[in-house]
Amino acid sequence: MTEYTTLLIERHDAVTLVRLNRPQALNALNSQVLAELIDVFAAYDADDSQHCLVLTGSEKAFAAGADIKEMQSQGFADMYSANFFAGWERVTDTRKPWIAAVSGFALGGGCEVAMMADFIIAGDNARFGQPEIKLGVTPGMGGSQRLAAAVGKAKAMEMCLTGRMMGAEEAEKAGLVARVVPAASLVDEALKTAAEIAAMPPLAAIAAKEMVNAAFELPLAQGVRFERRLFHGLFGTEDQKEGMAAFVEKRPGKWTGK
Ligand code: CO8
Repeated sequence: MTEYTTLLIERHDAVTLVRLNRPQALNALNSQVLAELIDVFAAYDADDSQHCLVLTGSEKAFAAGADIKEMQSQGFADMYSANFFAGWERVTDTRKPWIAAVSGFALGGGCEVAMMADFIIAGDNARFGQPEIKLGVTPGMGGSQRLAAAVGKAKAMEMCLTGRMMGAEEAEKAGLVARVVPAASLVDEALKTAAEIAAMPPLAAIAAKEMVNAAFELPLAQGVRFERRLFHGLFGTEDQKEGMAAFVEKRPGKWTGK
């Protein structure tokens, strides 16, 4: 397996566990982290043995934002010509499912990366926020859009305008996270959920992810049509034949991913 300087990678059967590992900077996201994550997510998508991925940080911080020290001296022309951080789209282009397991601070870019995941499982100590306004900027990695989609205008606007942090309990009530678990068992719980997903027929998992994501991009009628076409398409797979036969024969299905 490739060695990274800002990430720790573990394999748990069909689940890849990725830990952000810049403890000296509370996992602040710099260009190196992005380059390594792009590599890890591309490798995960291409690896037929891996069917779910968990991205996590440390107990104190999932990630405390984009690296302020890296951005501090940049001018408009630098940011614009480099299309700074546009590479995150390669992470959101990942076709297979992945979960963010958030403990501690998920601020600015950290909150934005967590929201790029298919869903978030939070430790009870998690704190989400978009404090960029205090630095004279705004969210820049999709935070204003994804936060508004997740929690609605009132809370998203309040958080982006005041930088207020939202705790785990409020985040669950608001729909930002799927589930809150004790911080001490966060990674185990996320791995358990990931293993459940990894045991599903892989093409149906990709299709389910694609269609739920379409709900945030397409008008309802187009989204429903898109869903129906993908549903029809799954009837061309071996796993649909196996899944329905297994149900009728009262046995577990065995998936080929074909
Ligand atoms: N960037 C760089 N270094 C950081 C960051 C960061 N975002 N966050 C923390 N650190 C560093 C600190 O500088 C400190 O380093 P040192 O020991 O060398 O001084 C170390 O991590 C530990 O941090 P603290 O001493 O501050 O720890 P505390 O426990 O006292 O406080 C906080 C923790 C509250 C999380 C605090 O560190 C903090 O407020 N951090 C910054 C949070 C923030 O503002 N995040 C938003 C950043 S901007 C952003 O994410 C924009 C995203 C969009 C970019 C898109 C571009 C296209």
